[in-house]
Amino acid sequence: MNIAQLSAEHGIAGSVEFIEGDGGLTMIRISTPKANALISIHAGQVLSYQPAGQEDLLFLSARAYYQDGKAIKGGVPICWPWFGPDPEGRGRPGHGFVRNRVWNVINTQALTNDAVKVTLGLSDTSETMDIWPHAFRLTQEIVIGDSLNLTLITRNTGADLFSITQGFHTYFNIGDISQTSVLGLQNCPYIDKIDNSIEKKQAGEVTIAAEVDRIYRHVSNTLIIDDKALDRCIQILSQGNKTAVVWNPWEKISKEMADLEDADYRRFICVEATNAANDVIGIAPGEEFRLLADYRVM
Ligand code: TA6
Repeated sequence: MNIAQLSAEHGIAGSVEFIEGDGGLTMIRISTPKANALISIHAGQVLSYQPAGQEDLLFLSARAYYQDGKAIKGGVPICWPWFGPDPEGRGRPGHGFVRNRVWNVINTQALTNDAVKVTLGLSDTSETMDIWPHAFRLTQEIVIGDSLNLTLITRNTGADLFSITQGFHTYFNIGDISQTSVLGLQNCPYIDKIDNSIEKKQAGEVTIAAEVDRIYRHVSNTLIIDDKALDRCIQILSQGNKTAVVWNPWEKISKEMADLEDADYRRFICVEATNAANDVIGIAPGEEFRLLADYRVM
């Protein structure tokens, strides 16, 4: 559907507008008294969530690609049906294939509490079957209001059980990485991906002064990003996940990544509600699984 058709079918005067965004990609601009947001239909990715009177909660790279076949660097990329590198080592894209596809707009709705809900979806096609041979319906419910509330629902519409890993690969906008810590992971075991995937145990809060790429296991449902430079705490609530990833590329990798500015590593931290590593989700035919994340400034 083009922008005029989407607007006619799903636009809501004053709160849901379909626009041509960067790279000519169709995007949804949400305006509510509580917060504004920008969602790309390509990748089904929230790019901006800005509560009234606050800086954006999400980091979006000024050098992000907005083109077919490329992931948009920033916001909330959806990793599905695998998190990380191709689990079968067959050269399929890292973090799955849905962040490179155009999602369908299923519904938009003004909720009673001044919030707006956008529902996006994707189902199997012959193209997805070639990449991942399973029938599925993937739905993402995005509620923009006091918080940014995301639900990713995977339904198995085929005849055989399938397994997934997945995640909200969320890039949080922070004032300064050296004044930022992540609370709530104390005592959690983690897989240190930059130290031969050795398992370690978190002592105290997570602070970052070098490249960090960790899969935390047995995580609690509440994490907090304490951002002293912006003088705010972001609360992350999640459900459906036993793992969480913390990633910051630090200086060298930030420079090497063409879709990041050299100093961007100072301006974001990824804290990701995931089903990763051995947190693998099996879904029987006709069944569904929900992964939830909720982000708000405390
Ligand atoms: O989630 C952490 C991570 O898997 C890192 O290992 C790093 O490779 C990063 O994601 C890549 O993210 P990107 O959005 O550039 O694909």
